[in-house]
Parts: sequence; C-alpha cells; structure tokens
Amino acid sequence: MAPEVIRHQLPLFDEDGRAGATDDEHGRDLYYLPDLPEEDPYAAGHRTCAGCGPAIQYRWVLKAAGQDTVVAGPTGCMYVANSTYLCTPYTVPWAHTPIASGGSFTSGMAAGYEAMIRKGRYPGPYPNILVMAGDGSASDIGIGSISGALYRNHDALFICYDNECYANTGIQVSPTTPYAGMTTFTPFGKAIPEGNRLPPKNLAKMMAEGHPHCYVATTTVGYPVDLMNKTRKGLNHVGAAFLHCYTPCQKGWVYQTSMTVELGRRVVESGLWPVWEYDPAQRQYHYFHPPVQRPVTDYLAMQGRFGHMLPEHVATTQVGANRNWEAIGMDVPQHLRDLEDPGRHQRLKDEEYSMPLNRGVGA
Ligand SMILES: Cc1ncc(C[n+]2csc(CCOP(=O)(O)OP(=O)(O)O)c2C)c(N)n1
Ligand code: SF4
Ligand SMILES: [Mg+2]
Repeated sequence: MAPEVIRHQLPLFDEDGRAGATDDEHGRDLYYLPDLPEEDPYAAGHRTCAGCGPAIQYRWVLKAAGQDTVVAGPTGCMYVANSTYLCTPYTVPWAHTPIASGGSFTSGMAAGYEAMIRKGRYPGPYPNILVMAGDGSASDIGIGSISGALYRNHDALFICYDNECYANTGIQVSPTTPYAGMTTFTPFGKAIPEGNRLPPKNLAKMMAEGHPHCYVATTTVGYPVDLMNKTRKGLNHVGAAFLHCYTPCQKGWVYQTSMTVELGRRVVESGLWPVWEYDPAQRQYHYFHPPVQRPVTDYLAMQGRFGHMLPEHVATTQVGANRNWEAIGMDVPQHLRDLEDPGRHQRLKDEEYSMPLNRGVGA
C-alpha cells in the first residue's frame, strides 16, 4: 500500500481579539506581538531598499511557515534583490521561476512531493509549499498559471505581494496600481492630470469568486499577526490557497522609510484595502471592521505618488472608499460622505492635508 501523505498542522498565533490593534490615540494597539518563532527562514543578507514592504512580508510569511518549507519566486524585485550572485537570505530551499510560471512551477512542486511520498521516495511529511509573486506576475503576466493551479487545487499557498507596480523594471503601472497613482508609465500632465485613470483590478475577489473551493484572504504588512495566521491557515488548508498582501514600495511610492507598517494600517482605515477571509467550507466571506475610519487624504498625503492629485481626483478616491465600506457591511459616517464632493477638497499637496513627509515624485 502506498505510504500516506502526512501534512503539517501549524498552530495559529493568539490574536486575542487584537488583530486590528488598538491603543494609540486612535485606539490601536501598536505593539502587540504574541510569542513568535525565533527562526527566520528569510534572514539578513538581502538587498531590497530600506523599508521595503515586500521584504517585511517575506520575513513574516517565512517565520510563520517555518523551516520545513520550499519557496518559489517569479521574476520581480523579490527575485532580483534576494538572489545576488552567491548571496541569498533564504535558509530554506528556494527557486526562481519565470514571471509567468509561478503557478505552474508551484503546481509541479506540489504534485512532485505528493508523488514522491506515495512512491516511498521521500520520507515526508509533506512540506509547506508556497510561492510569493509580485502583482505584475500574479495579476497580469502570470495570472493564468496561478488560476490554473488554484483550479486544479494543488496543495500549496499562492501569495501575491502587491506593491501596486512593476517595481523591478522601474515602477511601471500594473493592473493593481490605484486610480491616480503616478508611475513611470502613467505620468500626470495636462492631458491626463490624474496620472492613472483606471481603478485597480480586484485580484483577491477574482480568485475567491473564480475558485470557490480555495481558501482566499487579504491582508497587509500593517497587521503582522493577521498576516502570519493567514499564512498558516492557507498552508493548513488541504488544497490550494491564495493570499493577497498589500506591501508598500518605498522607492516607487515615495514616502518616509519608517512608514511602511503605518501605511499598511492606514490603507485599511481609509477604506481602500478591505481585509477579509473567504471560507471555502461555508462559502462565506468574513470581513474585518477596523476600529478607525479615516478620510482617504490621511493615506494619500503620505505618498509622493499622489502629490499631483486635484480635488476631483481625491473625491473620486473617496467615492471608491465609501463604496468599499458599504460592501464590507460598515456604515459610512456623514463626514466621509461629504468628502465625495470635490468642493470639500483642495489640491492634495496643500499642506493642510500633508504629514511632514517626503513629497518626492509629483510634488
Ligand atoms: C515575460 C517577461 N516579461 C517582462 C519581464 C521583465 N520583468 C522583470 S521583473 C519585472 C517586474 C515584475 O513586477 P512584479 O511582479 O509586480 O514584481 P516587483 O518587481 O514589483 O516586485 C518585469 C516586467 C520578464 N522578466 N519576463
Ligand atoms: S523597489 Fe520597492 S519593492 Fe523593490 S526592493 Fe525597493 S522598496 Fe522593495
Ligand atoms: Mg509589483
């Protein structure tokens, strides 16, 4: 009889009702961290920019996954900056894949381990198998291979680290670049004053709606325990899982280096990044309701990529945020409804809105 495939069951970290965090002046607990593993499969030695959101995500994900893990990474910043000749931060097996093949490569790893264990050629247990692909890869060039892997239900975790641009090739627009986000391919000017005219692709909802048997969730680097627990839930799920993680790109978005995690909170608190989990057993979405609801300007004004926005562009972004609040079952306070009126805004770069931060690109 073929040997049984034994799978890991990773325990969840205690969130103690504090995943949303709470005890600064907005009621957020900024410093809550339960006992975390000391191991760091993503160790020092990478060459990403200071404050790089994807690097923070990689570290937390691999801390949660642990040493019995194999990782794939399609082309992008997190391939290039992490695999300089003879130097890598990984203490677990890692492989680079072409940008379009993160899904198919990872399917192959999953199928290969299953087959080797059943044939008695690998002792097991079945390792944690995951791929971390950029938004250009996961939502654009490689979306077909990831969708195929989810559909076939390979037992692996497929993660999109979303820095909302093709960063590695010079901050070009990607399908997840937000409306009015300036990139090198969407400069603002007289003809197109908002820079990027299109709303971002709703990648995670596409994955959940299109593959209803898969575990799907969204998260951000602003909520490390949530990110690590969703990593573990995705790995514990027998079958395919997809995680969409918001990861600021310091170089492309132009903000103060120390603000990466704060951005990960504010994008949620301004209604621009709903955090949720899709449970395939119940076929239900569970939405996180943050304790704070902010105007979108609290988020936009921290970043140089939005520094060119005119009142009507800010109002358009607020409209989108307000519809997101409704979609996740939260009331929209009157002061946020009022901000749908362009007349309520000034040009974003007016100091009234800004934090004392780098205004760089577009300022
Ligand atoms: C088929 C193909 N097209 C284009 C490229 C060039 N390329 C290398 S990295 C990269 C950016 C990838 O963007 P993303 O997946 O979002 O990762 P990031 O660089 O933002 O981390 C591109 C376009 C490539 N390697 N392969
Ligand atoms: S360009 Fe952006 S994603 Fe790439 S290493 Fe720098 S901060 Fe990270
Ligand atoms: Mg990217």
